[in-house]
Amino acid sequence: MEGIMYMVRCGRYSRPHFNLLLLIILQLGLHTVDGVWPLPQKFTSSTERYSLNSQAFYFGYGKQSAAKQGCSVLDAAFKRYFPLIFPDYTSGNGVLRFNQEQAFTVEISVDHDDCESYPNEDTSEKYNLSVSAGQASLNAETVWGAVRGLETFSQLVYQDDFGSYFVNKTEIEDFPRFQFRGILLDTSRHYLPVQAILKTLDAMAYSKFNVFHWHIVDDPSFPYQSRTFADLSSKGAFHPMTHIYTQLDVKRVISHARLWGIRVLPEFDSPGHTQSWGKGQPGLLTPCYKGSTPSGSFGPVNPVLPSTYEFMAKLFKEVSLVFPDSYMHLGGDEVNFSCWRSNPDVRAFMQKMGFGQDFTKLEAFYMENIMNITSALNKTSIVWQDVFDYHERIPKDTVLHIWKGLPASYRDELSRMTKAGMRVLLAAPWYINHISYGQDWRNSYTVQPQNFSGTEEQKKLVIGGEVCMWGEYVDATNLSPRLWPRASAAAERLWSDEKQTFSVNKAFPRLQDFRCKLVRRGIKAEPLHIGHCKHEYE
Ligand code: CP6
Repeated sequence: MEGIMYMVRCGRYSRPHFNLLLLIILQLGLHTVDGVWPLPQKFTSSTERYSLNSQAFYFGYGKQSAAKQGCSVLDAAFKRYFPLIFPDYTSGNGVLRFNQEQAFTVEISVDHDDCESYPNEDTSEKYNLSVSAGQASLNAETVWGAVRGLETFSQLVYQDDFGSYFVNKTEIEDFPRFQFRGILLDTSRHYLPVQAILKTLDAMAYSKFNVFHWHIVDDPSFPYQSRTFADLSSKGAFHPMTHIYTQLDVKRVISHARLWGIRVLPEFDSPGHTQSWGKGQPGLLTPCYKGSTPSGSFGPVNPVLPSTYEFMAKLFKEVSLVFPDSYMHLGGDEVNFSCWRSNPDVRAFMQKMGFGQDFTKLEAFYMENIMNITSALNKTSIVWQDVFDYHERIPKDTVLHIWKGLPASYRDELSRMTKAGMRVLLAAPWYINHISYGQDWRNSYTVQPQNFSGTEEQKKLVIGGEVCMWGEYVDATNLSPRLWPRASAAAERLWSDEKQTFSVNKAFPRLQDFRCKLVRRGIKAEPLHIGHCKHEYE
């Protein structure tokens, strides 16, 4: 109401009643829970609104909260969310300046003091948020749930045309539909500077993504600086000094991700996609033959040598210590058999093992050994679907990652894998590196991950989905606009209730609004279609 009074007194508008109506309509628009992306599970909001003031706003821990002041995750979250809630605000940090009565408090209570832990597959991200006069209370089982709730609160706050801040009376009960909501970044086809990764993690948290799948090495380059095998990056990276991730870089990524409640899932893909490994680890890759002599080129990891498994065990031992997540991604995709076939030692080994001419058996043999290494390290394996396609008997706790659209559709693959009792993760419909003219986010949005033929039990085995940013045509110059806001469409599919988010057309204005929020937060998110944002050039 203050805003309207101001307008009338200034007499800038000749038709105050019309404008008043317009103002009310605009403010009803996306200033309620509709303005939250991804859409919360259960909510009610009202047109009753409260004015917020950055000078009289603070976060506090509830008396019953297990996490108290000094909790690293929440203290850091308060610092981050203050300027996100008050984007015009330039100094100060939420310290109380006004008297208590005028202040608005966001009181956070969590059941578990898990401030120093890492988020994991069982982490509850559930939260309840209640916004009323002078106060919001945010309750969660874990600090990670509280972080999700803070994101929601920050999206509920809006500014009127005069820059004043408001939040509507709101009740929210929210939790994710799927436990695993990931983004894959490929840092081998192009190196991504650590800053670009950190910024991506920030934007992931805005869409409530919770897994960063780090496809850290591949054929073109090996940027991970191993402490056990330094030559892998000194010889295999694009540049041995500037295009590597040091142990410190990796620590920074993991700790930044942790503060946002994001897990870091490392992938060291083998036996294929390993050309860059060969440069720093002679003898690891299979020498290809032309007739009876080595051709000078190399194929996949050599599966017949004991030294291969000794090396992999040492490397994975290191990786298991560097990355705290209980999952490791082992790859296992797209193995080209022609080099193995050309090599007489490999053929002799096939003979000895009774594999005949079936090289899928050799790949299965290799992956079995690698999966044994990871289980000995107490890690759960994730593998690309090829491993299951070749070899249905793999450890029951392994997660299968569906990446192929064809020849079998991912629906058939979901049926087949869950029928075998395996947990699955869906990536095939969300290749965000693929671009086309128009609103392709609509396809991502309409994916139905549990719409396949199978029992309810089978449907529960779908643990979530992943947006993949394969790096052939992507580096730090175009990463952000290619990811955002298109990845956010998948984020809502993976977080929100399917029935409430059925309509793509209803999602459209909400996603446009959310994209403007991303831009205002400094994320270079591309436009969905014709239009404008209130704040475009920050
Ligand atoms: N790199 C690696 C890739 C792909 C895979 N693995 C890939 C190829 C084609 C499509 C999607 C992904 N670029 N290492 C397969 C998982 Cl369409």
